[in-house]
Amino acid sequence: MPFLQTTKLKTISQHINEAQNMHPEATGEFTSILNDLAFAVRIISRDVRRAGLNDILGLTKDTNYHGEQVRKLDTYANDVIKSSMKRSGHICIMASEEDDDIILNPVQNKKAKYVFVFDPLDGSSNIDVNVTIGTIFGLYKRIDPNSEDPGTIDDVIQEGYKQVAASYALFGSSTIFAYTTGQGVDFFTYDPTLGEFILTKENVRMPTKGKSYSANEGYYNKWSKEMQQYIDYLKTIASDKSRPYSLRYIGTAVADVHRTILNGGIFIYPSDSSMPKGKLRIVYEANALAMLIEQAGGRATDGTRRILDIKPEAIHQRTPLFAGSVEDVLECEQFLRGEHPFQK
Ligand code: P6P
Repeated sequence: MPFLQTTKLKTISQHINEAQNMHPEATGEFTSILNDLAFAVRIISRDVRRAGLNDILGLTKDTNYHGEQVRKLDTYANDVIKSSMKRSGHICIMASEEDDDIILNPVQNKKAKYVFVFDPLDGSSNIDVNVTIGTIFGLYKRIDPNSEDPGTIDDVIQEGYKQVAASYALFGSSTIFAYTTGQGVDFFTYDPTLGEFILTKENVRMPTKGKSYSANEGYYNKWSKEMQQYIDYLKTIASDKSRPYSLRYIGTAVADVHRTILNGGIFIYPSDSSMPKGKLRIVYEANALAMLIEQAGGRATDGTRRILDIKPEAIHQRTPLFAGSVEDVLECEQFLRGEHPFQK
């Protein structure tokens, strides 16, 4: 193996510490939380890659709040993240896809002022078939930073624009850690030979328009007429070769959004006749993905409203999600309003 140009390597800890030095208001607590998060991701990455060997594939007997059967790796990842984030002492309350209710932190220190929300393993249906899965995280300040009381549900259901950081981990051909603190999006790739996340893409910017769309077309007949029109439009051959778009759909939102950030295009999980509010959860999926998409220069809405402006009313509230290149999402919204001239 060629020698790594080690002088150029920057680990996630070095990157986070540098960011802290650039922002005097950034406290060591924030840096410690992000380092604890990266540690939890390293543990999950190790065990996701051995899942078939250390017997954590398959189903538990449990179903989660949404009635979805919980797979062993879901439970394992949930426990790893909860224990790692509790130990930090800086988190006063958490919410997880796998927990019906809020998760208070018994070991929080008196001045714990951060709120942590997460989907421990997104893409569960892909676990047993060795297809990319991911983890999604959002971090907020508690509403009353001077409070010494336990966190409350109001701390958890804040609007997404109040996130101080958003991140995802992607367990694919390599393990990618993407995060933003509102100063752009950086990608880190895990190098198991070093046991470190190495900065691989800094200040990622997505194209303003793409050539692919990502949606589960199996539900086409459950979509609105306007939604169907947009998909028909993308599949129509255009004389300027701008269409048809190619279809890419993995069924793990993190993976589909990651590809969209890199290549451009649009990821769509709309409402339909059986899921009138959409499928993805706003608090611990859509909000974090929306912040990352926007920080990479994209757009993320529920078809009309900016995702980050929506006030959630419940931990597990669902939302439609249209996320990707600005021009693609705006064009889709034009169809959803019934204002596009295209006729199939
Ligand atoms: P469908 C995974 O279970 C998930 O929550 C998202 O990661 C993904 O985008 C979506 O569901 C896939 O849902 O209905 O296409 O299988």
